Amino acid sequence: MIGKVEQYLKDRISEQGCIHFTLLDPDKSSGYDCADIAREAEKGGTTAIMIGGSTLASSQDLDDAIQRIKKEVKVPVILFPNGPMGVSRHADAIWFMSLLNSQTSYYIIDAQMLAAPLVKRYGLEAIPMGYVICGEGCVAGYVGHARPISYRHPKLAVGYSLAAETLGMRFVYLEAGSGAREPIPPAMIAAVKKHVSIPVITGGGIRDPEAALAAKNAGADAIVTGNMVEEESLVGEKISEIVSAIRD
Ligand code: 1GP
Repeated sequence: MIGKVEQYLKDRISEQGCIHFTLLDPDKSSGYDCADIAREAEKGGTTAIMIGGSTLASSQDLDDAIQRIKKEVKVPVILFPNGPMGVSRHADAIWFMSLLNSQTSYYIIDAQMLAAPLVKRYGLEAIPMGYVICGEGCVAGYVGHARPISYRHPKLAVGYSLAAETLGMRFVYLEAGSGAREPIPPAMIAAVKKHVSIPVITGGGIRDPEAALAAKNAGADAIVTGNMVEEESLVGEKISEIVSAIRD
C-alpha cells in the first residue's frame, strides 16, 4: 500500500518533473550540523531529507540527528539505511531497499530480514526500492560487496532496474557512490528510463546545476546530493540553484 510520504514524492515528481533529495550522514564528524543543513536545504527547495550512511554504526547518533532535524523542517525525513542499524522510529519513512548487484545475500535480503520486524513494530512507512551501484561505487560499493556496473555497460543497469520493477519495487536508485568523480552518465539513466516506468533516482558525484540538469534531461525523476551539501557554507543557495535547474 502506498503511504503518505510516497504519495507526497509522487505528487511532487508530477508537479515539478524532477525532485531533489538532500542526503545527510549522521556519522560524519566534519563539524557540520545535520539540523542546520536540513533547515537550509528546505529553504533551498529540497523535497525531502534522506538520512543514513554506509558506515553508520550508532543508532543513537541517528536517533539524535533525526530528532534535531525534525524540529527544524517540515519536509519528510526518509531513512537511507546501511542495515538494521539504520532504522529509527523517529523518521517519517524508510527506503526499504535491496542492493541488487551485491555479491552477498546480506545486502540483498538478509539485512532486510533482520530489519523488517523493527520497521513493522515502529509503524514506519516502507518504500520498496531497488538499489544499483555503478561506476566507482565508492564506500557504498565497498561496504555493500557490490559488483559495480561499468558505465560502458548500461544494459546491465537496465536489467537490474527492470528486475526491480518486476519484483514490485516502486523506485530504482542508480548510485555512483558518494563523492564519485563521475556521476552516473546521462546515457545510462536514459537507457534505464526507456525501459522502466517506476521513478528513477540518481546520485553520487552531482555537485552543480549542470550535472543535475544533465541527469534530469536524461530522464531522472529525482536527484540526490550529499557531499556537496556538507562542503558548502551556502547550502540553501546551492540547493536552490540545483532545484531551479531541474524544475520544469
Ligand atoms: C550517495 O548518491 C548519494 O549515496 C550522494 O552522493 O555525496 O556524491 O552527493 P554525493
